[in-house]
Amino acid sequence: MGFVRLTVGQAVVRFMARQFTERDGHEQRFIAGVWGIFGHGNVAGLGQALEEYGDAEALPYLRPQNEQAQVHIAAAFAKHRDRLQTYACLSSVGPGALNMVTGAAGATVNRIPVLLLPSDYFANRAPDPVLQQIEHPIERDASANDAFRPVSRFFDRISRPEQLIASLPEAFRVLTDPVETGAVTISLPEDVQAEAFDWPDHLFERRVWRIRRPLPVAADLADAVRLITAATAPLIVTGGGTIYAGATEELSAFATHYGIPVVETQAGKGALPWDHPMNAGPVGTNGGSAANRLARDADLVIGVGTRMGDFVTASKTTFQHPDVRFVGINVASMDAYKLRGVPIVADAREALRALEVELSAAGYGGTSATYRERAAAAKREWDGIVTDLRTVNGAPGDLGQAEVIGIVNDVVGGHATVICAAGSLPGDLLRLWRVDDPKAYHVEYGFSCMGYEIAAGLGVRLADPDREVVVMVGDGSYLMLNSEIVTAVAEGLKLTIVVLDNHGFQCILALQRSVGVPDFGNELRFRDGTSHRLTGPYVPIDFRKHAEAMGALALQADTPDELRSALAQARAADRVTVIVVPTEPEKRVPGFETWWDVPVAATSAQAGVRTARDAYEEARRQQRTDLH
Ligand SMILES: Cc1ncc(C[n+]2csc(CCOP(=O)(O)OP(=O)(O)O)c2C)c(N)n1
Ligand SMILES: [Mg+2]
Repeated sequence: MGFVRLTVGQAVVRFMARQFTERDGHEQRFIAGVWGIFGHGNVAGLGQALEEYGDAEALPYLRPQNEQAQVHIAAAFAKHRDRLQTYACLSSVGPGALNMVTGAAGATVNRIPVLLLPSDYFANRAPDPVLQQIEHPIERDASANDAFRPVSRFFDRISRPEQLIASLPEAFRVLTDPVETGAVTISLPEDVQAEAFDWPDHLFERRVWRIRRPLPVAADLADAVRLITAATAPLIVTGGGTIYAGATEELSAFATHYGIPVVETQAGKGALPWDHPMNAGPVGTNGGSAANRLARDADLVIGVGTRMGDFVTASKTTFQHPDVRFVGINVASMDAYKLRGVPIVADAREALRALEVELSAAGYGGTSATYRERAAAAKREWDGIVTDLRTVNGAPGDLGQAEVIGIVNDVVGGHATVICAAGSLPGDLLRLWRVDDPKAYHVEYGFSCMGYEIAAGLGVRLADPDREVVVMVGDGSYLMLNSEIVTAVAEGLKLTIVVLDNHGFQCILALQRSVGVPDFGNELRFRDGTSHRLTGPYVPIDFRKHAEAMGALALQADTPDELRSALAQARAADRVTVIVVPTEPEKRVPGFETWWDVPVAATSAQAGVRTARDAYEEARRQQRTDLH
């Protein structure tokens, strides 16, 4: 065995560059590049290493404007690439590192691999307290980076160089395992990063991490077959796992063959095209009438690659059949067992194939003609509701969010990728955006992190340079994190960002009303009640000028025709385009036979709160607290 002398930073760079993933015989580099912002914590360590070895190892360096955003970029890239590839993200110590914590949590919640390399304070402690160090009074070894522990799937702090020899392979095992994946954090003290060590050669050998497709166990399949063949009203809930596993054709074949309607989650939308005969649309709190009615009465629910989050279960009110049972097809047993599920712990594609074989062997002919007709009729009705909601109604300068969604979707089509994360848009997009392709819908709704949207647009564009990318973002999210527009300009990344300006946090305002609270604190108004010539009580923000100042092509669209023409200009443009669309806040899309558990104050002098509390207690009676 030979040895090679490198610093810790150089060893990390060389190692990262030589890791590959393989699934179904296709190989790709796992770490496509490195995003990072430098400071005193990493200029000498990882910074020096990237400068000296980055090009030689074909590991490009990219610079964001904000460390949180770079994690979103990496996560969006990895999601679009079905978790087979991601970026590494590095930061300096203290604030730079902590800026990544929110992004880390988002990746972990959504089960998306991102490698985080925050710098840490001196391991030798000689200069303590170093600039940006939190001097904990009694815990000497506590650092800001301990904040990564609860939001990472793997965490290590390298206080001696040789610890890397065990830590790096373990970090990559976790990153490339679809069950364990999420944010993986290796905290690198600034002095240790620059230290040299004689590394064993084999640490830098090209290594291929196989992304396995675990097969279902026969006894689990048999249990599921018993439930499915006995069910009269079965339903499939498809989540993100179906798309990551590339199981969309199997899902389509399975649902069609057995006449089982499919309902969608945020991460699962796109698994079937919107007009697939078995696609009954979105389910749960942001769901549609067809899916929610079918779900209410289903006696068997087959979850495929879903976490069964509260927006799917409508806080445990979606499924009302008294004897409803669940089959959980999931590579992660935690999810497979949810809601008292009969688990099929396996890759979604393999599980669907195997279940199809077993059901046919059992002579299962699928659901009744009556049930199929009921599902088809519900779908027809829902599709009509969606068409109506998307259709422009009212004065041309009075655009509602639903109409904007319809216009943008009509212009860019069902193959462009639409991106969103927070506000009222995710619910409206789930119900109204029509998708033709599994990669055309990218809404981060596990963490629903304001600020994900524009950053994610860059990530998707990098993952799929030939695809049109449309970011739909509320004015609130835009104001929270828009600076990656500068990065899009610098990197020459072309995307279209549609800013829907309704003067503030309108979804929270609606939520506030629903808990009986008079509107307060959500709209962007002058404190002293000043009225502006153009915007009345609202603080006027010229989003168009703001975007233009960062180098984007910036357009304003007040009417349907202006919006269509702006989208055409964006398509023809050679750079990132921002289209600002003022929208009417009170043109809201209603809920469809569903609920969301948001607590209401149990006592108040305000009558509105007391009324809301009564309604809340009534609604909670529907909650299936027996299902866990
Ligand atoms: C980082 C973060 N902070 C707070 C929230 C809670 N939150 C969800 S949506 C929202 C308002 C979003 O406003 P905007 O983007 O304008 O969308 P709108 O509600 O107007 O559709 C807030 C504050 C969040 N999801 N993420
Ligand atoms: Mg808003």
